[in-house]
Amino acid sequence: MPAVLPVLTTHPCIKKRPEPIIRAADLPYPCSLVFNAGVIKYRGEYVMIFRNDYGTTQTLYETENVKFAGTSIGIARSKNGVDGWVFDPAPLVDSGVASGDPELQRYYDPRITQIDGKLYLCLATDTRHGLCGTIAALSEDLRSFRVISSSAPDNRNMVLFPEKIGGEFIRLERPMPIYSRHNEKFDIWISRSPDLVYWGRTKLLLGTERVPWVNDKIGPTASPIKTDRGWLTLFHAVDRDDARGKNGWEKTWKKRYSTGLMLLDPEDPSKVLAVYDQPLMAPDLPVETDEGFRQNVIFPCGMVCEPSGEVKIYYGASDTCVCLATAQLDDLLDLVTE
Ligand code: BMA
Repeated sequence: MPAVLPVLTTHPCIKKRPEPIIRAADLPYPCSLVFNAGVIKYRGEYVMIFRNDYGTTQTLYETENVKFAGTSIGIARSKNGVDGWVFDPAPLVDSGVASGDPELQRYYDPRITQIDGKLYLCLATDTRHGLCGTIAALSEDLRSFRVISSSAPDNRNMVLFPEKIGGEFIRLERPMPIYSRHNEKFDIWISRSPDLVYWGRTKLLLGTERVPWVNDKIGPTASPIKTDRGWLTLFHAVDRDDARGKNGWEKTWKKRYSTGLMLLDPEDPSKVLAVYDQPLMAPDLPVETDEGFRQNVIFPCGMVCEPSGEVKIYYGASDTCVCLATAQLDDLLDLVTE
């Protein structure tokens, strides 16, 4: 990593597995990059829903400018949430296959949440007229989904809380206001809904200025975890250095994605109780800093809290593979409580 970027380190309470848990070669269908995966425990298994960009290789991309042919969303299951992942034979949805909707270009960065026994997806969505966030119901057999609502652009980065609060569904979101927030100073907002269709009472939750190591944007990641001290919530945090050159397949990649931690009020999650003032996780494994499509990117979309108090954090590394980190819930809470 060029010296101009300040060194960011992962907090010692985080234990990263040194090797990815899923790589492109593991998939039973064409895959160039597999990353940004949501995970939940469902019916005795861990269900992972991941993003797959396909249709090129590093060599073709760099030498012949062959771009990705499409993005699909795929599903894998495991008994222990760590290894032995079994992949569905075909993706849940593939942008290379006509959807019948001429506006829709692709879905990506899936988050999966269970609320009152039902499964929901939040999907970043590229359309011909902007970037939207889609909320969809996933069928019990995990084979199909039904779109419930879609946001106005540009607002593609959403995650649902795993239960209603005060009788309402709650989502975190990250609109992208380019006229008023120059240089991608994009922030995290919170909205409520009676039915997942109509969203409102939107409030700023966390501005980038409250995250000391960030000079660019922040955004939601995995569904928050309910604890007796509040909603434990990760967010992605981006710093940018325009002096950076080639850091992956592209000619330049100037951003670094790390992970922050905050605690939200248990009854009113629009109140931030605390923000840990340093990164919880930073890109520092070789697979995160020296390899892959976009180096220095870690992007969690899944977090599972075990009865033992172990928290599993699933994250995309270098937009290339899926990695797993673990921490103890009490250690995480200590970072955001007195
Ligand atoms: C964001 C999203 C993520 C990606 C990240 C880094 O804007 O597109 O899917 O992981 O950039 O490239």
